[in-house]
Amino acid sequence: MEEIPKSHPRYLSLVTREKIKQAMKDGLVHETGLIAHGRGEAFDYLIGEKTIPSAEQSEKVAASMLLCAKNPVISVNGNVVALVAKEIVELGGLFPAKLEVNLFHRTEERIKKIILELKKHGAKKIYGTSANAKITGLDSNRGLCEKEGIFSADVVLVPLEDGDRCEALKAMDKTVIAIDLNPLSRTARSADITIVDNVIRAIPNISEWIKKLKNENKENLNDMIKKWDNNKMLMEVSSFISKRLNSLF
Ligand code: PTJ
Repeated sequence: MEEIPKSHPRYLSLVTREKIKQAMKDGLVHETGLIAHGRGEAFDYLIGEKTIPSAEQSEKVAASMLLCAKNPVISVNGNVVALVAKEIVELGGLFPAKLEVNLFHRTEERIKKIILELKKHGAKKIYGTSANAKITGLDSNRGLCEKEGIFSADVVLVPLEDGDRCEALKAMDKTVIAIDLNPLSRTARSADITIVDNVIRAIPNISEWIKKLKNENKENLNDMIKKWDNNKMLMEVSSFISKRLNSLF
């Protein structure tokens, strides 16, 4: 990795770019993952590169949803493993949830490399290699999944998504929690809970909420979930961005 001086005003952003670049060279991230990252960066800029109040709320409700789930699965792709491999493994171990590698640009080689990377960070069982089931109505390779994993999950956490799968999972009656910096995306608008935050901040934040809410009465958690209005939250994000832009100049 290239050396980036800590004093650089955009240190974190540059280090993150380096991670994605290196992970692409190592065969974990698909080339188009770099483009996806750039789009994410642009939206992160608009929200001020920090967790905004609406995202904090989404993270709290997402944690409640995961704690109430019977068979929760965290879906992992190239960008996620490049940026938050350790944090995803930690999160999965907290409640616990299954981890499944599910790729849009699916190759056996990339799946193996991603699994190896997750194992380096302590993951034991990781789903995604056998592709013995299919997400109904999804023609892309992302439709390939495992019976014991995403196919039979009741709640699926999808950090960094490309839209088609979220709708297909919902059509299968699953609850979808999406992390997407773009509040306008199909994913953001069709998920049950959308977290408009960078995965780098969102995953550790969800873990923190899980720890805080772990002993909370399930009824209280369910109450919070029932009251959740995802559209209202997206409107708040949009209003946050417009206010922020209007106050900048
Ligand atoms: O590893 P694969 O083969 O499964 O491919 C993964 C990518 C990301 C290439 C694929 O899913 C894709 O093309 O995604 P899209 O359609 O570009 O959508 C990615 C979404 O994630 C965009 O809306 C971005 O704004 C958002 N995004 C990018 N980086 C981050 C992010 N959201 C949260 N945190 C990020 N770091």
